[in-house]
Amino acid sequence: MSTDPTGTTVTPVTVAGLGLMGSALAAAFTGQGHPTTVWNRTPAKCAPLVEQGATAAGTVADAVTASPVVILCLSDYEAVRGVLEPVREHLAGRVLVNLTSGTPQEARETAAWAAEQGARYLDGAIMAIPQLVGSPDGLFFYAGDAEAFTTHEQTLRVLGGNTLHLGADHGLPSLYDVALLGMMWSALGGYIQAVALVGSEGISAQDFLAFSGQWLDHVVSPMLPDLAREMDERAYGDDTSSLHVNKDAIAHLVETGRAQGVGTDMALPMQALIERRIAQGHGSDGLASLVELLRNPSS
Ligand code: FVH
Repeated sequence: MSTDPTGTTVTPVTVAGLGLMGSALAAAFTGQGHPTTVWNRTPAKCAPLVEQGATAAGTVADAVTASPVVILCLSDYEAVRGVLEPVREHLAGRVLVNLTSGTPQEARETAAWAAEQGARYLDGAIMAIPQLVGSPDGLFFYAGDAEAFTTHEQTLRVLGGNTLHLGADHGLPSLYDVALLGMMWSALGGYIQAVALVGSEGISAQDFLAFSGQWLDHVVSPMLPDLAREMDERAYGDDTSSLHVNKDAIAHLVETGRAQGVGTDMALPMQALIERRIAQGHGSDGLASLVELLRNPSS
C-alpha cells in the first residue's frame, strides 16, 4: 500500500484497456494519488497516462501482477477473455473488476471462469460518459464478491461518487445497464421523432428544446412512481388516461406524421402494443398495462 499526499492509504490499481473510458478511469486514479499501472493492446495510448504519473506495463502479465486490484475496460467480453486467458496463472488472489459492457450471461460466465482461476471477481457497469468519471454524480454498478467490494469500495469510489453494489448475482450490473440504456434510446427516439415533426413546419430543435425538457421533467418523469406501483402490483388504473384514449392520441401522431411527410418509425411499435392490449380486452387500463405484453411476448 501507498499513501496519497494527505497521508491516506491508497491501493495500487491496474487499468487494462485505455480506450476513451479506460483512459478516463486511469486518469481518475492517478489524479487521486493511486499508484496506477496501465496496459493497452496499442501501447501508444499509455503515453498520456504516464505523463500523469502512471506506470506503463509492457505485458499483460506485468500489468496484472503490479496491483491487487485489476480493472478491465475493453470493447467486449471476448477481448477480456482473450487478454486474461494467457495470464491465468497470475490471477489467483487478485480482485478483478470488469467494467466492460456486455450481457448478464457474459458476466456470469466470466465470473465462473475467474473463480476457477482463484480470482475474486466484481462485474460492473459504468452509467456515465468518460467526462463524468471521477465526479460525485458518476454512477457505477457492481455485483459479485461482496467482501472484495467492501474492501475496495473507497478505491472504486474514486471513479464515481454514486458507487453501488447490487448483490451477489454478477449479471445484475449488465441487466441494469441495458435496461437503462433501453430507456434512454426510447426517450431520445421519441424526442427525435418530435423534432422531425415540428421541423416539418420549420421549427428548429433549439426552439422546441424548452418544451421538450419541460415535458420530460413535469409530465413524463412524475408518472414513473405510479406506473412502477401498478406494474409491481399488476393492477392497472386509468387515473391518467386509458389505453383507449392513448390509442386515439397515437393515431393522431401517426396520421400527422404521414400528412407532414415525416417518418413515424418511433411511434409505430408503441401504437402496435396499445392496439394489441386493447384487443385483449384491457382498453380501460392505463399505459402501465403494456408491461404484461412484454412479460408474456407470445400473448
Ligand atoms: N465511452 C463511453 O461513453 C461508454 C460509457 C459506458 C461504458 N462503456 C463501455 O466501456 C468499454 C470501453 O469503452 P471505450 O469507450 O473505452 O471504447 P474504445 O475507446 O473503443 O476502447 C476500446 C478498448 O478495448 C481495447 N480492445 C478492443 N479489443 C481488444 C482485444 N481483442 N484485445 C485487447 N484489447 C482490446 C482497445 O485497445 P486498442 O484498440 O486501443 O488497442 C481499447 O483499449 C466498452 O465495453 C463500452 O461499452 C463506455
